[in-house]
Amino acid sequence: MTNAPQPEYKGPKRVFSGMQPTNGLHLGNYLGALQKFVRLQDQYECIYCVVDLHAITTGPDPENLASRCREVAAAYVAAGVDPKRSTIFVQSAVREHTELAWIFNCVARMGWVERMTQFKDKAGKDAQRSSVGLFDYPVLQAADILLYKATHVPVGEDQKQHLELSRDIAQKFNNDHDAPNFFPLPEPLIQGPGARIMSLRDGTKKMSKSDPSDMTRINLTDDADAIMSKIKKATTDPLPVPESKEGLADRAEVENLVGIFAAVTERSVDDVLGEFGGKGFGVFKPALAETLAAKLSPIAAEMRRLTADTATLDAILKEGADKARAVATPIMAEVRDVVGLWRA
Ligand code: AQP
Repeated sequence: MTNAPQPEYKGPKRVFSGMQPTNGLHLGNYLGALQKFVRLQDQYECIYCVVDLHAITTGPDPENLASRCREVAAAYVAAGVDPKRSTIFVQSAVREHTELAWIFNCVARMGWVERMTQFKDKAGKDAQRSSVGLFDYPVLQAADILLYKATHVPVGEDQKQHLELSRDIAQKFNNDHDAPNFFPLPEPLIQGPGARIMSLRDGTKKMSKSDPSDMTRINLTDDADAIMSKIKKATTDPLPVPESKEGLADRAEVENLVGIFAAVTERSVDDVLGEFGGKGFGVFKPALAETLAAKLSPIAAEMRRLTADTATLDAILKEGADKARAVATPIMAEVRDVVGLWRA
């Protein structure tokens, strides 16, 4: 990959991120990304997308796709993304995403994309039967970000490698076209206690929308009873909660639950272990479930209210798409010029 030094990018600081409207959002999506979306609004111009073009890489779902898009948009707003301050829109409403993705297909190298571990995980054993779109997913992701010349991208840890690819594509584009500062090299914003939330049943697998078992995740729309039942059935071991971080070694599921408690209450892991160390999971799990329910139930209620009011949501998404297009269109025109494409 290219490593030539990049001069300091002088353009505006701008945040971009997105989520797929595949299944309902879960606690990992919330702690890894959505909570950051909300906080970043105080510091940056923020653009948040519902990435429906990414969702179709794993199969068609024409009957449900629009309602799933609304559900993700409702989650953004319910969690605290303010549509007056930030731009919220659906990816396919801004056609320049696919146009830039094609140009980036001609920049990215096969070897770079072949190294992406998410494709290997999602394609499983039968990569030959996966869509080309699933393979190309991270190139479209680079286009999503760079279409807005975004400088910062809040994501969970699973997206780190894709963000590195976006930076490589930006740098190669700049080098190839002798345009040293054209695209910024986007910075991933990953750090924080919720960056990698694991399955409730297997502490070595990330919590995921596409896991066939609903018991592996806490959905943002789960009610208090569902949360209590899932947390009580979450895998642990017969030992009590440890008194220090060293005691979390080789106890991936316990580390995950303690990490979730710390992330949700915005406390340190040491602090949580200070309170619960030495106590059994019969004490810790109900406390965690109640904390989660208190955090998520107002979000779930607001999501229900918003998804029932499709007119308001659609108006937010239309206004968002207009705002996104106003940023993207001149950048795309510049890209076309830099590449030397035909001026229609
Ligand atoms: N387990 C997780 N812990 C922390 N962050 C996570 N994210 C996803 N899972 C975790 C972050 O959520 C954002 C949106 O993810 P996405 O919709 O693009 O889908 P994904 O990354 O492929 O993750 P999912 O939710 O598990 O979906 P499926 O099952 O469809 O793959 C991203 O910022 C991601 O890092």
